[in-house]
Amino acid sequence: MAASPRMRNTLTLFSSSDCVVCHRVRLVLAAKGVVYDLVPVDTAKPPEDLLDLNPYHSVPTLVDRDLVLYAACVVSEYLDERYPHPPLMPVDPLSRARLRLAMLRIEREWVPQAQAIKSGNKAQAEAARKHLKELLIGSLPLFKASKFFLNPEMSLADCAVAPIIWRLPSFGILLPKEAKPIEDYGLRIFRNPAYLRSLTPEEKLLRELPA
Ligand SMILES: N[C@@H](CCC(=O)N[C@@H](CS)C(=O)NCC(=O)O)C(=O)O
Repeated sequence: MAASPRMRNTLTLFSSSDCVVCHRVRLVLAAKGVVYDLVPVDTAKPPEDLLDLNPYHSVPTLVDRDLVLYAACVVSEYLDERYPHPPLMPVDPLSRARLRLAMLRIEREWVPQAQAIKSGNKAQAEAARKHLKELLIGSLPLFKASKFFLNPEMSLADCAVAPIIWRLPSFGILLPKEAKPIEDYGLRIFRNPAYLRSLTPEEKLLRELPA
C-alpha cells in the first residue's frame, strides 16, 4: 500500500502510473502488505533522484535504505526474501526453476507486446496486439493446469502475469470463448483485496473490478 506523502517509510518505489512492469512490483508489495513511499515517475522526464540512483533510469526502482534495486525480477525476488510472509515462491527447486523460467519468458515475450501496444505506432501496436493474443492462447494449458500460474498458490509469476491480463480490454484484446480459463484466472487474482491496493488511480480505470 502506498503511504501518505508525510510518512517516511524504509522503502521507496519509483514507479510510473500505468506500466505492467511497475504494476508487477506494486502487486508483490501489496500481496506482502508492505507499506512504502511511492514516487510517481513520468519516464519522459525522470526525476533527478532516479537519474542518480539507477544507471538505466528505469522504473520500477526500489530503494531500501542504502540499497538501490532495479529490474522487476531482481526487485520482486528481493521483496519475497525480505518479507517472507506470505511466501510468493514455492519451496522445491524444480517448481522454483519452472516459475523463474516462466517469468523470464513473460518478461521477454509478453511484456514487449504490452509496451508496444501502449507506445508503438499504429502498425506496431496492431502487430503486438495480435502477437500477445497468440501468446496467451498458446499458454491456455498453463492457465488450465492449476489454480494460479503454474502453481497451486499465488506466486511471483502471477504478479507478472496479472497486470497484463488486467489490461486486455484496454489493449483492445478480446479473447475467444475457449480462452475463458484465462479470464477466470484473472478474476481469482483481481478479487484478492491486495490486488486493489496494487493499482494506481490510472490503472483502476482500465477495467471494472469484479464483484
Ligand atoms: N527490464 C526493466 C524494464 C522496465 C521498463 O521497461 N520500464 C520502463 C517503463 S514501463 C522504463 O523505465 N522506461 C524508461 C527507460 O527505460 O528509460 C525491468 O524489469 O524493470
